[in-house]
Amino acid sequence: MTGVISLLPEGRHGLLVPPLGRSEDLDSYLAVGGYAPLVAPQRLLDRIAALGLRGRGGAGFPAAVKLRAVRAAPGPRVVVANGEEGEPGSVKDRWLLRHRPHVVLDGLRLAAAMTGAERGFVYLSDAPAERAVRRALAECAPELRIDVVRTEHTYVAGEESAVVRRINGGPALPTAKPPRPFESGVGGAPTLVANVETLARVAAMYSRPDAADPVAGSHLVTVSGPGGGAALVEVPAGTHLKVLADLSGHGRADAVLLGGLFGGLYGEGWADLPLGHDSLNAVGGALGCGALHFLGPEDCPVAVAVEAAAYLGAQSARQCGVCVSGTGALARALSAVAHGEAGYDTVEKLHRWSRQLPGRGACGLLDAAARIGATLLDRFPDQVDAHRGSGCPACSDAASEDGR
Ligand code: L3W
Repeated sequence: MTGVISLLPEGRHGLLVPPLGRSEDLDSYLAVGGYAPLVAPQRLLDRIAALGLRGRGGAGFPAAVKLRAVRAAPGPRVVVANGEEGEPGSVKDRWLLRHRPHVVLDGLRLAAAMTGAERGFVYLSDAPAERAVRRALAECAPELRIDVVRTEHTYVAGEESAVVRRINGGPALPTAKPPRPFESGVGGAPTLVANVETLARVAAMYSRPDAADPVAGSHLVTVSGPGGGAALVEVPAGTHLKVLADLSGHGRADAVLLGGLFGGLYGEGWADLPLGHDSLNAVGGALGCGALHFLGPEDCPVAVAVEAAAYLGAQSARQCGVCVSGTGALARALSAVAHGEAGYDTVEKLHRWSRQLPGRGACGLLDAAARIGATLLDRFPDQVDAHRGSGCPACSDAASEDGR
């Protein structure tokens, strides 16, 4: 990681990425109002609803709706801080766990109080994050029983049904829904699986009522580009992607991969896109977990799509037939485009599969692969055409990694 930058309005710095210079310990967290007793859980829940806080794991689902669903279900209940960020290019969750473990644990404690849960888990795969969380737990000795569960680092391990399955002692692989965790989760109990950034925002909203609005409305974004390395940036929703690119030294980018791999590719016009779930959904993309990867002039969007589809195919849990065959077919068709071997029929199939496949797997992995294909065809028709018959040098490199 190359840097952590806060771009929040004047006087609002230090919401989640304060210039601490060192990792948070109990004293520094108490000094900023952390772990304050929660006297009125319902009021906090109403404030979360009123401010429209949305989940930061990828789907952007309203946090208050999820909290209320768990609260409304019969007890005992469980809360889980989900820190297994499987999306390539995202580092925000492990950064929070490593450097601000108390704000996450505080958010978990508040979520337990709001839902009436008696048990909590922190679910993660990053070893330094695990050390930081265990140290923080030893320091704060919470009333809520909190266990740390370590998992492997894969694309699907952070998907909520995989989280539940792993905590229940199984493999970290998704299961069919329903039931969703809020209906039946850890040990069969109604379970809140919440992303660590979401929980950190709940805690920050509570400890800093003066800043609750910007806390709910800002995003931790991991920005990367052709030079490698990643920067973590905290910005208000609506910030134009150009601002994020400039900040991270990628202002001359030609295109961007949105949402880790979940939001597909975006070319001309990327600079004016406002950051946000609704704004990116509206253009056929997705914010996902908030990771942005900028493509420079040397990067070929076709090669990026081939690599992304091959990666997703390799990361498939191989439980759903439609995912195994769908990701494979998408990856092969994209590879044919890259090598100049795709006729109109292949491109036509890519179009069709990109429309037909979303929503047909147990989790979002197949959707991500389909969106890569769809956005390449829709947003880069000239580059796709230019590969006909010959491919390009970048694609030859990508394909050799792809085993061709
Ligand atoms: C209450 C209802 N809750 C749905 C809950 C549901 C889930 C959330 C979103 O994730 C993204 C994608 C992947 N009452 C509810 C309800 N919920 N109906 O809301 O649900 P959904 O179906 O919109 O999305 P999803 O399939 O759960 C899609 C990304 O999530 N992903 C997430 C990984 C997260 C981590 C992390 O937090 N560390 O790794 C993995 O697939 O990329 O963007 O909670 O139960 N009526």
